[in-house]
Amino acid sequence: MKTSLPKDFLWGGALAAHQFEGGWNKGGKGASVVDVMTAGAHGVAREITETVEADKFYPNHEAIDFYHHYKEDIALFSEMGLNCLRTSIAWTRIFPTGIEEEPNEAGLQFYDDVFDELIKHKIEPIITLSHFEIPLYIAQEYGGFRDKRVVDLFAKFAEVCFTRYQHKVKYWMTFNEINNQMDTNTPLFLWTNSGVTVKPGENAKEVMYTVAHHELLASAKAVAIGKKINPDFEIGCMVSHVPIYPYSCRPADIMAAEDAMRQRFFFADVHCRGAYPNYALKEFEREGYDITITEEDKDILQNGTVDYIGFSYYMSTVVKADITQDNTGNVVNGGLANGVENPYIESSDWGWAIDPTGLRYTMNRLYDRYQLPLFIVENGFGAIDELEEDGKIHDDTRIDYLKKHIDALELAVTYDGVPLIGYTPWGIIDLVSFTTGEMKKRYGMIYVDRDNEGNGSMKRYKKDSFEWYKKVIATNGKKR
Ligand code: BGP
Repeated sequence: MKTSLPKDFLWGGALAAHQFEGGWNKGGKGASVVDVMTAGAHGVAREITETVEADKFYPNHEAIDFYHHYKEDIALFSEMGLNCLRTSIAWTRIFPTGIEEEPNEAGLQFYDDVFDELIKHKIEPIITLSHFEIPLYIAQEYGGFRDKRVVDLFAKFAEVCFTRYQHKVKYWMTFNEINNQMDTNTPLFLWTNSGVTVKPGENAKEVMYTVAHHELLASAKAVAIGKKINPDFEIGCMVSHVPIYPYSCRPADIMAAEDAMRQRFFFADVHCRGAYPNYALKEFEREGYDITITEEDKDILQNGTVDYIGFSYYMSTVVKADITQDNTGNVVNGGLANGVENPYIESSDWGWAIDPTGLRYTMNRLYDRYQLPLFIVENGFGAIDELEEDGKIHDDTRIDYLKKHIDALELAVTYDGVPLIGYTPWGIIDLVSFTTGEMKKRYGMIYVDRDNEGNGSMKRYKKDSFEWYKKVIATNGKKR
């Protein structure tokens, strides 16, 4: 018999500082790696510049200017009925270059103001410490997370945030979509996750594993520090989960999909188990990767395992054995949207396969593997929305997408018995797209009048999905 979602289920929305705050150099904030990334488009990569160049457009700089609109926006979130909001703390608001002795008080105060406003509206802040917002200084002077000293710079940033907000924030995540960078064919990910560029002649995969080791240490240290500050904290990891289906029942396809899935699981394996998985250690040995893992490192990993798994789910993909790997061993057709076409599934305008069942499948695989509570901290439908003359936006396709994904998550909870903390659909208010840098690719239930070139009134409008989601939350998911 169907039972409903838990009474204390968290219904929210998800955002990331650099994609919606704006105010990129306000209140003493320093530049982060995303602040030097220009706008791209579908199929046109964003350019990484070394510094901010006057003749270029950087969409994140103003974004949707939440920095100055936060009271208005939070009032709208409250009207929608959200009981939580996931966002990130921009590292460079707190430590403008990442290496200062003392944190920047104006940056700390900004988040105090935002969290107080949320709490006033009974909206619980859910915080990611690093959502692609590494200080540019660390990327340029230290080579990002290549340098082991950055582990302690991150741990210090985490400690400052945990201490300051210990009475306002309970749920934390360390690194957003930390496993994206496993796809070394897309240089953007190593830059945004870790502040790293691969030099000519280097083996990208080896660089990635070195960086990964440092980030996993940084995460584990942060978890241990956070638990000392407040044992009631719930500190999770955050992984992007794109299930990879075998192209056919041919055993070679099954094994290819399994190999590709392990690449996706690698980061969560270490986060959740506190040790390196067998297949990764074998890969280091086989490929001759020089990854230094000391006994002290092993202890740190073991003592900093996560409490829950935060994950994003947008799509699934398919792997076929013969074309699975390129000459560096990377999964070519297992990348975000580059899989073999799945004839049973439709895709969005950006080629992201729409697969609600894949969410239920993902929840079961993650829970079977780790037995930790799950939190869906991103899911959503990127589309071009039209503002009609009457000020309305009819986003039925988005409603349909979200409804089917809520159907799937409910089944995973009520039929399969997977514990789920909450659901925060991505980009609850329109914001800058991460991969393309566009405003055109919108996810929100609130429309923001702003275009790809940065023009527009910044006025906010409710989309049809606003009223729909309000009803979903008010009935704890029963009416949808
Ligand atoms: C995830 C990121 C987000 C976000 C989302 C949608 O990878 O964590 O920051 O933007 O994907 O992607 P996009 O904005 O490229 O459509």
